[in-house]
Amino acid sequence: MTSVEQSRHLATAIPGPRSTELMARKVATVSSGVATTMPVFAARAAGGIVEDVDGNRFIDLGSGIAVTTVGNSAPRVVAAVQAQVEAFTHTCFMVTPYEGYLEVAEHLARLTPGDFEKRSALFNSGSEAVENAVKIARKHTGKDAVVVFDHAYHGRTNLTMAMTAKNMPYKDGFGPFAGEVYRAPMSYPYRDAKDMDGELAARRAISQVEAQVGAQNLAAVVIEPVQGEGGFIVPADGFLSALVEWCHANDVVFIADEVQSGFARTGRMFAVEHEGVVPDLVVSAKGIAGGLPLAAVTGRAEIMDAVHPGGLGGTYGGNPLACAAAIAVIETIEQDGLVERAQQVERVFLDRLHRLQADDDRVGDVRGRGAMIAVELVRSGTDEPDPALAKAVAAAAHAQGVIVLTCGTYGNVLRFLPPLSISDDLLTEGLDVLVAIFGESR
Ligand code: PLZ
Repeated sequence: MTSVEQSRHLATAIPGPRSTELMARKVATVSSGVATTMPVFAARAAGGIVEDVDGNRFIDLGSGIAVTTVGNSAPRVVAAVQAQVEAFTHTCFMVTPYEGYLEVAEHLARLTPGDFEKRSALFNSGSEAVENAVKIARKHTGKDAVVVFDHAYHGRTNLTMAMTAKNMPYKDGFGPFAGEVYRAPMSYPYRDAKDMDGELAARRAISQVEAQVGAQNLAAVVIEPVQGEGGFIVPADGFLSALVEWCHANDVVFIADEVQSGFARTGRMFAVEHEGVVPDLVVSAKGIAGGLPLAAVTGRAEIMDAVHPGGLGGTYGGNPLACAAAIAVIETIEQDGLVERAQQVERVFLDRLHRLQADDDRVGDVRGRGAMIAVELVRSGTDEPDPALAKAVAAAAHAQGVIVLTCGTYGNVLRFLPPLSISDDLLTEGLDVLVAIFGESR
């Protein structure tokens, strides 16, 4: 099925000669503002492997930042996109609409939480969809303010930079930022006081919002149900549900940014389902279309339809190739049982990483859900973040043929986001490499 051999293989030193050559061309042609995690250039990828231009094969624990959930060049996606590219590549949905867009919206209405009438609008990137969710909430409520959380990541456009918490590298020197964005304290079980449960953390956030913003000015609360770039922070039980309840009592739209956590990634189709939370609007992107650029806002019909005709759109939003890919992704998730597969991946990771934590007190926290798992690294015997260790472990893994990413406000989190098409053998081998690196670095 997959054309790329499913084994880790080092053909050259990392990076090899061909990648080194390409990297020199990158420096000469691409803005230095666009940095790369890996020093190698991709040639092919499938299953759980990325092969580079020198023939090195890497175990993929990153999925291109949580995008290729069904695997790279997944067979159904390839076939659907090939058929669509031959039929037509673009008409612009706002000019001559097509059925694929409707099919994606119908699937989204069925798959997102909530037993009510829904509508969707499609866009190109997570950032663009988050911006549009805020536009829709403002139009619906007639209010301006937006509340986001500590450690949040929502994108790199002007409004979403304002919504993103971390300065470096996302915001530094790029202001002035959009106004009427307010930040509330997040529930962060590893770093909160031990008696801070979900409800208390929600009360802390809500009382700050009431004092500093006022519900009468607030259009939307936007939150990642499991924070991504901020460090794979899973809020304490009860935090999200208390926030939704408060939003509904105060005519505030509750928006779940499921760009990273959605589409089977956490062992549910959407991460809010772990808590039985039903958002008013859900933002999807990344895993929805197997690597083709597609994003969506889906939610209550009365909110989505509050916008005047022509108020939402864009040249490429819901591009036919991306819609064809999304339909194939959804079929793959459902027919191949990938939600359950994410739950198995969680067990493999947590078992191994908890054992690592028991042996190594620099592993301060092991957390996450499904195939969205992380370890937060600290200086021995403290809870002081150790970003240098995270960076060193990631670099050593890259040199040994394993793609891992870091994240976190303090840069001290190693995160694991494998494609769900990866085999248990490759997962275990990737974990073996990492555990050995921890051992050698002690
Ligand atoms: N919301 C929760 O995770 C994108 C960003 C990588 P775009 N995360 C990866 C980087 O350094 O740019 C993301 C996300 C959440 C929104 C976004 C933004 O999605 O498709 O990158 O615009």
